[in-house]
Amino acid sequence: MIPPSDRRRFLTRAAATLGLLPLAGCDELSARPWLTRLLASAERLTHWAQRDLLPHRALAREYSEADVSLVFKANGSTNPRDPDYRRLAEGNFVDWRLDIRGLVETPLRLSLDQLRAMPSRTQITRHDCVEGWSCIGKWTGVPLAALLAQAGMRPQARYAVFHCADTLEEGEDRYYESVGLDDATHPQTILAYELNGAPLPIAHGAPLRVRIERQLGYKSAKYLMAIELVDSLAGFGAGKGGFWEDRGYEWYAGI
Ligand SMILES: Nc1nc2c(c(=O)[nH]1)N[C@H]1C(S)=C(S)[C@@H](COP(=O)(O)O)O[C@H]1N2
Ligand SMILES: [Mo]
Repeated sequence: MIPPSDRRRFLTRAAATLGLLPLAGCDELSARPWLTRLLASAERLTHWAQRDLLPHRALAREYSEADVSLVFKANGSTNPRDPDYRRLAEGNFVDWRLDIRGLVETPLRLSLDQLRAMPSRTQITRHDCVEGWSCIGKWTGVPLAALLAQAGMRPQARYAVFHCADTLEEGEDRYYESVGLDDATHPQTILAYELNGAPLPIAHGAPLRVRIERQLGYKSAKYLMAIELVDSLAGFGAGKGGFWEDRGYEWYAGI
């Protein structure tokens, strides 16, 4: 909700912009209820346009079943050697949990069964890797927005950091990624546990990977262990917001 003082300022500014009020005569507004109503509908229109039309909420293209790639290429880590991950995989991920923590009201700790029991979204999208290949796949998972709503985002939260189970290269940090809250709460941002109607294979990030559909493939972190809401990316890796970002890639990798 827009606080009344901000709303009043908005309406007054809108009235002045439209030439309906001299700037000095702000209180004129209360004397003209018809004007308040007119501007309030303009405000609703603006909010709708921002939410549904502007590029930051735009949907990535979705494809049909016939477009799905026969083989979806696997890239980066495809079979993590990390001992704690191996143990979870050997137990069929029964002991695996996803932590949602950081700047949230109520931290969550969810099993795969709990995630599978939640409302899901299925989408057929194209994955573009920075290395120059693309594949189309059908992903099913839980919208991250729903989980963040359940956890309750604190007002200071600005980014979602994805913590992964794999170490890409011997002796390196574990893979991690991050996005702004616009992408974290975007309707196509899902925590996927299925690819093409089958449980997510290890090569593609089992048991759970995020899909960030409007950015390049390296943002779609596999082998998720935790999602942390933060107000700064400074404390992770080299501070650039991701494993590859720390090695020179763009943080906002828009397609
Ligand atoms: N945890 C983790 N996530 C990752 C990677 C990785 O090595 N480790 N590689 C990234 C890159 S560069 C790409 S292109 C995609 C590959 O996903 P895929 O194996 O399902 O094709 O995962 C991304 N997410
Ligand atoms: Mo990639």
